[in-house]
Amino acid sequence: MLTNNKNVLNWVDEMVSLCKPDKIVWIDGSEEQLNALRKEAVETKEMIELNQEKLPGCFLHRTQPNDVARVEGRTFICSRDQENAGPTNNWCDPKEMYAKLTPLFDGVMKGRTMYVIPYSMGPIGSPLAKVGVELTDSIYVVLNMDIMTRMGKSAFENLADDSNDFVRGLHSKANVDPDNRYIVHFPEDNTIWSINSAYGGNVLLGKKCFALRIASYQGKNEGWMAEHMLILGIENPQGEVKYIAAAFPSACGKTNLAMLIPPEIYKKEGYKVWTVGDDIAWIKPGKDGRLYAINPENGFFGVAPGTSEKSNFNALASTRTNTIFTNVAHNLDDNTVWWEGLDKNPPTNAMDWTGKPWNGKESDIKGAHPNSRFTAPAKNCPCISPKFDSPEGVPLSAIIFGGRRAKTAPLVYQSFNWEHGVFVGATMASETTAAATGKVGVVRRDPMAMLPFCGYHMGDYFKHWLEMGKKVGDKAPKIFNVNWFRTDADGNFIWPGFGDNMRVLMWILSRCDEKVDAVETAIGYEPKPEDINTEGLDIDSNVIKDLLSVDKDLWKEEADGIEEFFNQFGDKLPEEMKAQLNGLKDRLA
Ligand code: GTP
Ligand code: SPV
Ligand code: MN
Repeated sequence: MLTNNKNVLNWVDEMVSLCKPDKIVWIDGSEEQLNALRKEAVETKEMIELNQEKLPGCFLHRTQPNDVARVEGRTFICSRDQENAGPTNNWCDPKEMYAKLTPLFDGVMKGRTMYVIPYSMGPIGSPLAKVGVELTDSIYVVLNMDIMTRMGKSAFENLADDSNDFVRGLHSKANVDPDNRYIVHFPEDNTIWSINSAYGGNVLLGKKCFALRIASYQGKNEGWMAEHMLILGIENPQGEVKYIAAAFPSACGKTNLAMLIPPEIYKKEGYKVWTVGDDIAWIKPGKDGRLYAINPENGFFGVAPGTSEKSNFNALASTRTNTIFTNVAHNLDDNTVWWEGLDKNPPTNAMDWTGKPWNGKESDIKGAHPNSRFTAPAKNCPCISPKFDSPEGVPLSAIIFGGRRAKTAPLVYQSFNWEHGVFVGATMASETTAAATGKVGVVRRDPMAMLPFCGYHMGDYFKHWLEMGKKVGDKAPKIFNVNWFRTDADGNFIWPGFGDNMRVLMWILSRCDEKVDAVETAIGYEPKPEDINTEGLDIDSNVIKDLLSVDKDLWKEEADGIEEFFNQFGDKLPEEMKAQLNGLKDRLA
């Protein structure tokens, strides 16, 4: 036992009598203990040890083919009052849900070991950090939590012996039965129950379940924000660093933007980019009245396909040691890993992500699953920010929203003010990706990239954003929208993206410093085409003009879509959002 906290001990006892494991192991976080678990996982074939010369400390894991992504349809917010879950979440009465899940958990760990994982979201000792305890029957979960969080005995340092402020996470892979898979949140009980999955966001309960769904609810009550955002710093040649947070939906470019390598024109001047986080930000006003952000995580659970030396050098570099790969292809020639987009040489003697022999030649059979991932320690990242462990976090100059839109949304625009910025975030839309089960490529509204992650009523969430803006007043970060994904008539991306996105970030920072003018349009302020630096890019100024164009007819359709989307929130939709929609319609008329 690693703590004297009675609330923890009583709850663990209670869950032990429910799940009836043969054995209970408290995870202290020591290398000795973790090594024993790695060894056991290799012996039971839960993980494959990769080439320890080329990839020291790295392992491969495969999940069931029916268990490869978050399952939004089976994810629930069980607030006592249905109204508090809102129209965008699945809801069930908590009593009913406990009654339904209790028999599923009853005896589920017979013949298995229960691991008790204490962890901290946020640097230990940070006033913004919070403690969680996850109980699980999966070694894969323990080893991933070790990378993704500050895990082990030290996590309890942040929890007083009489405190009840920890998140209770119960997970069992059970028999990975998709028909009885449930990812359930009880925000009023600080509790998460997850059963019948063994994949990522469904089971690493510190991540989406705690750090977004439960934390967004806590943040609303405690005056802070939990957001699906990357955090990066841009250092200018004088050594000053400005920080930006950006919310894009799953598989829409957060990890890539967070680790971007500046184009030559900026590099030679001495600009640098620092990664603070790639997926989640906890944001709170600091002593000076500005908004400060921490990354509550300690690693990256990143999308593997498309990650290459060219597209995201820093992410790839992060995966060369102590990394767990999930559902990628296994190169049998040298016992390494491969995925689509890594390079142009798929292995010819390999296993695909399902474990079937694969020769890399049939292009219609993929080696890696489109949502295959790497779990890599943040400290591996060559551009990890010196402020990564900073307890107070970093001050935000700008907040960016964005999504995948083939048409409609221009490359970049700035909101008129905070309130309009909240409207821009609230009305974001994006094409769906493989990060969640379901159809890919369908446009859906995804407010602040939080549609699958907001732990309470989305209308109240908009209200909370408005209130946070009022709290920080003129010290609020400026709010922008970007779209890297506009396509031409043949469906090709027009904007080069990746490192070249820095060119857009530079305009954004110039706006924050009031160093550059803008053009006022119906949807917000846009750059003059010549203010996007295209030096060194093979791109015509007409193309930039085109990327910035606002098609009024498309935007009128957009406004109708927004109205329809807003209608579901009824009385909970803040008046300010209605006024913003009317303002947009007037400007388009
Ligand atoms: P989650 O981890 O699911 O939250 O995803 P994410 O938002 O971190 O997305 P990520 O950076 O992993 O990118 C997802 C996919 O988008 C990858 O296949 C990338 O190659 C692609 N992508 C990222 N940035 C760009 C860009 O600027 N342009 C284009 N065309 N594709 C991009
Ligand atoms: C996402 O889907 O936004 C992810 C991956 O970051 S998961 O942890 O599975 O949610
Ligand atoms: Mn994500």
